[in-house]
Amino acid sequence: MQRITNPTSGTHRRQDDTYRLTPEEVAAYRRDGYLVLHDVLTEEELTTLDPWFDRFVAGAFADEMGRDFCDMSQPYGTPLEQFQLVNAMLPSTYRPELAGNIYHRISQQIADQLYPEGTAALDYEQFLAKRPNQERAEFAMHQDLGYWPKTGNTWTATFSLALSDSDIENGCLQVVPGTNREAELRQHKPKDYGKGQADGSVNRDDSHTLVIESKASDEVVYLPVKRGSLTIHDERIVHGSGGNVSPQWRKTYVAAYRDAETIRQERAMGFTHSHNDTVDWSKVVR
Ligand SMILES: O=C(O)CCC(=O)C(=O)O
Repeated sequence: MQRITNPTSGTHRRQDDTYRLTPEEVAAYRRDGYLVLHDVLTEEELTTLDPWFDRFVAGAFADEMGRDFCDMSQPYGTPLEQFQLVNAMLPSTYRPELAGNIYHRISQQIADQLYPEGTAALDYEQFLAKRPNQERAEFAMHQDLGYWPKTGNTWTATFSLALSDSDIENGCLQVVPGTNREAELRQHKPKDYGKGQADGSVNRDDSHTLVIESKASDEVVYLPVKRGSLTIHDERIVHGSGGNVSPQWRKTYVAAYRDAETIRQERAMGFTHSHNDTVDWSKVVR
């Protein structure tokens, strides 16, 4: 079992809303498809986000969110009291007061450093929370591109801000290094409760969650982080997370940056990353 850290990262890199990456980190992200950055947001900054996160996860806005408030480990329609892996999509869409928050500002300028050759823009965000003692609160292994329609430029940096300490016991992020360089995207199928078609095409009426077949050669590494730290992963790396066998919550704030033109193409297809989108997947080129 391997755990990845990046001991040279930390608060000393912060100045105002800037967190300065080293050239080695930028190169590592391109090569490895993921990066860990410790102590990016301060405790004072995190406490401005906590109340929003907790209200969303408690279902305070569920009535207006439809499928954007769901459980990523279970089918749509699961009652809130049975949720294991709580997912609130697009929080700033439902509460615009969140737009431009400190996490957005810092992650944007880190994304700019990772992508100097293009224009990185915030594509979507989500709050993810694993309830304590929920061993089935797994986020099935996948590649993010497997969820999305095909676009010309696929560049992506998906940030996960730890709002709680995250470790193997409460189901931290895990990645399979090297899969970001595989020539072909792996096939994704709806999780077993979905009605996958015989030809492998995707039916997302039952659930949003997709899953890939793991390969015997896949070697998972874990990315444990403390509250206030970040992981960043690209669109091709195989990743997911295990269940929560601890008495603690795992709380994560995801913010994904993509090329501005890619986002324009997605929106033209009616794709906003909302689970309420009515994209006709049979007509989307994948
Ligand atoms: O943090 C997790 O458990 C999984 C999140 C994920 O798969 C993603 O943000 O792409």
